[in-house]
Amino acid sequence: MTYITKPRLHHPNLPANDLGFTRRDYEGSVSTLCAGCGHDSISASIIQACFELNIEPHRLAKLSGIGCSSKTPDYFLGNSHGFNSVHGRMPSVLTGANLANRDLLYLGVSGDGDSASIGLGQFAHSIRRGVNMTYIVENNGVYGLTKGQFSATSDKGSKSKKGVVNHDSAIDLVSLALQLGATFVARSFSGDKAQLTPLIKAAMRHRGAAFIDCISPCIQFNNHAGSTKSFDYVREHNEAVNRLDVVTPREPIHIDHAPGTTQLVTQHDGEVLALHKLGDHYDPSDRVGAITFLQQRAALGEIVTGLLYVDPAAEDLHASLGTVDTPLNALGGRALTPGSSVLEALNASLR
Ligand SMILES: Cc1ncc(C[n+]2csc(CCOP(=O)(O)OP(=O)(O)O)c2C)c(N)n1
Ligand code: SF4
Ligand SMILES: [Mg+2]
Repeated sequence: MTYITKPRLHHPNLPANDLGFTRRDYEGSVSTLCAGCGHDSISASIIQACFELNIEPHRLAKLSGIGCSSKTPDYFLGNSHGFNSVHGRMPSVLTGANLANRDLLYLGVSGDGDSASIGLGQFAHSIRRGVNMTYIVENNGVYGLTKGQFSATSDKGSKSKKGVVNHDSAIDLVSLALQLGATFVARSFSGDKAQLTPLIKAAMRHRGAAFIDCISPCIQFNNHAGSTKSFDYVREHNEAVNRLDVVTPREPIHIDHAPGTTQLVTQHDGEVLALHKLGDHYDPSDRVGAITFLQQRAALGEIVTGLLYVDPAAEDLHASLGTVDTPLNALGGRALTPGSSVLEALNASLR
């Protein structure tokens, strides 16, 4: 509850990361979501990922829209920058912030209503532009905050709590992100912290648009028989294509899996993603193959999870715009307003 302050006391021997911070330093205020909501489990994974990555809280900005999912940034990273924007408008606010200050890590948290219904256009443009961000959709297939209407990710034929059948086709944000050119695309399940936490870590270390669609059951309005986003349904139909470890360059890389079952992917900063394949059919560097595989499995009623696609050499929006290395908000007045003669010369070059 917002009026209950979290106790500051904690066990004196809580493990600390390289910066001397404990997990408590990455927490936020007490959650007001329904007890058992999948969104709270995702918050726990975000806290764990930031703790393990040794992120300085003041170097991260968390942004969201409106919805139960978009409320969650209040429940983690209480010492980071935060902006709770308007319904469906998080991506453009995040893009603007990122362009103004490229030195921060950007975490966008959204819902299926926020990103696939009202915010679909914003979602699409931030992905296709390659904004350097981790974009997590906490996908429960309903508008949880407004009491359970179907969202654009509700599967055709799935039933509401009152038994109403959804007749509209679903938008699959993972397939869409692949088509739009996202350079890191994953799907996970709030109930699988062992899979989700390394995916968040890898997404945060990726340069470019990293998208994670996380199925997150709404226990209040979408956790019944007939729903395809319930805990039971996702557990029964989940097909994980791989498991991920993120290995920082400082640590020796020991992979103890049999040859042929582990694929190493080196990212920009030298960090290695160790992908343990669960089936030898899956290649996460093949965008077209990923789209086809998703469609084939969806036709069988399966929900594919894991790291579905990654381009380790991806560039971001700053690279395509050719912005300077210094964050724009750190440039002095002289650099930002170089004077009328420079403007004259620029105009002349365009005539
Ligand atoms: C412009 C606008 N339209 C509609 C609403 C009402 N509204 C608030 S949250 C929401 C849907 C939230 O669904 P989702 O993003 O899936 O989040 P969830 O609550 O399921 O986590 C809607 C329609 C609003 N706040 N603003
Ligand atoms: S209504 Fe659904 S999405 Fe919202 S807090 Fe409750 S369980 Fe979570
Ligand atoms: Mg929702």
